[in-house]
Amino acid sequence: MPAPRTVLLTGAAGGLGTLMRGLLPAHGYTLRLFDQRPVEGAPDAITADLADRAALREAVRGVDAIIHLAGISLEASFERILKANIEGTYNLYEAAREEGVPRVVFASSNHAVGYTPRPEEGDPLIEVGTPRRPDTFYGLSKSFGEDLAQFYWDKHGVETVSVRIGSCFPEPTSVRMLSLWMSPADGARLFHAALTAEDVGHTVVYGSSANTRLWWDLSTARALGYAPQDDSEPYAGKLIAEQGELEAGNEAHAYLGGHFVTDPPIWPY
Ligand code: NAI
Ligand code: 15L
Repeated sequence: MPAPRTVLLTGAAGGLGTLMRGLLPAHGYTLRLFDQRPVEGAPDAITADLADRAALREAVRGVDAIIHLAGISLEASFERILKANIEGTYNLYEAAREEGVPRVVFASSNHAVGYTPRPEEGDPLIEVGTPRRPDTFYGLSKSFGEDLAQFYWDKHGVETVSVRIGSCFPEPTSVRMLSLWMSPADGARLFHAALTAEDVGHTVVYGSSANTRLWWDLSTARALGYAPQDDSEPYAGKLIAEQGELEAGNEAHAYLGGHFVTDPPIWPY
């Protein structure tokens, strides 16, 4: 596959989309932007819903690849998740198939495996082959998205890298995030690797920085050429002083998905 240059970024108005709009052009990409909300400072962005199949088809026409971030990014009712994340991601893949887009990078989530017990010190890291154990309807939709990606590769030859993102924010803000944090710069490095690696078929990777307190195995991401440069450890002292260490016996601290297991944040829109 020739190196992709023009990339459709769905979810461009969101938190991660905004960070990637700033960082991906330096990796050589021209971005076409898509979101149901207007994208600040980008009058050419396509404002449309993932339910609008005609708009999606036009949006993907002629791009070399798609980074699919759009969707409900927290917990919501099954009906809302079904429309935005399950049907919406299906619509996106149909548009990619119809227009011959060869590669998708799918924003999966740690919440697809959120009920996996977090490793204690000395336990092996969580591998990508661990059984999926969604912690929410939101996590369930990411699990579906990974299956959809596998199906579109096997059936239609559309390649995908599914990135089970940990927590991609400018800084980690909780003790749990010390294990899951992906710095924005590492996020852009990982998306770049996912866009350019050869012959990915459908590959699942974990998305985080090279954190000292890492819970999961980054080897499938590294095999794509990803070389993370950051580590959350400089934030550890302050966060642990403020919040304390994760506690054994506290259900909200027991699983990879953290508080999504006990009290998930609800999509506010
Ligand atoms: P966000 O909520 O800030 O952004 C999501 C964007 O998708 C919003 O701008 C929203 O308007 C758009 N959107 C929602 N439904 C849509 C629809 N039906 N049609 C068109 N646009 C729609 O979320 P964030 O943090 O930027 O995350 C981006 C993606 O990465 C999401 O898919 C999320 O599930 C995933 N992810 C993010 C993580 C993170 O740490 N930021 C961690 C794991 C996964
Ligand atoms: C996610 O999947 C969410 O989209 C993001 O907002 C964070 O909450 C992240 O997981 C996390 O687990 O920290």
